[in-house]
Amino acid sequence: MTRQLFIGDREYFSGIGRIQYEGSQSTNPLAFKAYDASRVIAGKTMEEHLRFAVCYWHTFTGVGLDPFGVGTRDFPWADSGDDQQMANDKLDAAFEFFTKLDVPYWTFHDVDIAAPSDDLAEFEANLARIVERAAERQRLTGMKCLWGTANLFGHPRYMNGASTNPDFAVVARAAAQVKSAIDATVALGGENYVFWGGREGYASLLNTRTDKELEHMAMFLTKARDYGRSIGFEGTFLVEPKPMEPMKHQYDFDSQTVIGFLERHGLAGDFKLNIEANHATLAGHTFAHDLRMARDSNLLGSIDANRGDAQNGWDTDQFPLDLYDCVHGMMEVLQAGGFASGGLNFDAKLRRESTDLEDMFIAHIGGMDAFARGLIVADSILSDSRFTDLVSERYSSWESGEGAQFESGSLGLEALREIALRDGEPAKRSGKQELMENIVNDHIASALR
Ligand code: XLS
Ligand code: CA
Ligand code: CA
Repeated sequence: MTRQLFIGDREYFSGIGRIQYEGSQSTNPLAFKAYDASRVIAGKTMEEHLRFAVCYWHTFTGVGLDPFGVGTRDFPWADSGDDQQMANDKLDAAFEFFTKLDVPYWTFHDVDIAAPSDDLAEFEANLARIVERAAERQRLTGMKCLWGTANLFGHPRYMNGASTNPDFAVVARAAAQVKSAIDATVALGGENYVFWGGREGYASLLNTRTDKELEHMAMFLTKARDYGRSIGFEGTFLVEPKPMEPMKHQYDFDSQTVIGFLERHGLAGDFKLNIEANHATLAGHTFAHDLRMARDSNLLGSIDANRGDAQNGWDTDQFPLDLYDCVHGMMEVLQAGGFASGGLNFDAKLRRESTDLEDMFIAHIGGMDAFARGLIVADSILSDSRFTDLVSERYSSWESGEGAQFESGSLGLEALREIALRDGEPAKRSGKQELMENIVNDHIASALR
């Protein structure tokens, strides 16, 4: 469908039209060099594979403040002084941005889009009002909602946690907020609903009953799932792991921790994982590691695409430009069979020093091109039998005979000892890591030519 570029009488990003694919030779900073939405790779278009989303919070509310200073960006949609008007203007600016960037999806927290209020009923009304407007904008532009979520970490009432708060009153308040955020997500046709446990953890073990808090978190997710299903939400619930920050320790530490938790509480299936690159590295893993753990359990739901900084130990949420990360990440996505309801959400923010409105476009274009290149290279590697044969050869002893018997559980320790005695010292088999790394580099060079 033809997408209207902006709504109403105010154009926020004037001078910028729809971003086009111009190919690898282009030097236009406001053009895609690799992301060609309709190009087919491995049987699907790039748009279908990558399912890009722009996040509302960093992009339209993040003015660049840090612990040492105030914001550096002046947003023209935040100048009216009236809360409801500012929420409306921000929505128009956001939909203009989405449409000009030509992404199919967006993501939001309740507090990003609604006019603020500490009064529960008033906040619910504000949210419902802006959701109605957003639904209309979606109809006009063809935009879709990848996921919604509730911000259960920003308000002072959540300083000791939301679903894991020691005080029942706060848990109930958090539940009310999740209820209306699920309502909003369903009204916008959201394909997923996310739980990121920003303050679900502890600052000190001395004052914390971790046993109770973890049980409460499971109960809370169960009741949220039940409510969502009861109002017809057919999408996927996602839990987003992160090891720390803001808390010293967060219960959703990493992929494997969350998988164990979901399975223990009978939530796997309704719930999958939303893996954020920068959170995986904070946990001491690689982005691809957390994706792999989720994929192995059929729980890879969606991705928050960003990156950290190798020298900084915090959540810098930079735009994902590291080609190796994108290649390794897309290898996991392709081997998982691609996204179902998930996608690649740019949970990424401009540096505080990047203050031009066009920087928002430049940053997203870079991230989209990086993942498009990652997709091209990943598909090229996975189609190369030199690469895939090395892995199957490495595990070939399990394909038949005694290896297969072991996998099926029919060999015990005594039988294994007999085999070891019979066969003597196992031969050394090289892991071929450097060869595989070289093949990856060769594909980066050749597939992007
Ligand atoms: C913060 C998280 C957050 C979630 C959504 O570190 O990444 O933005 O994605 O609440
Ligand atoms: Ca995130
Ligand atoms: Ca982050």
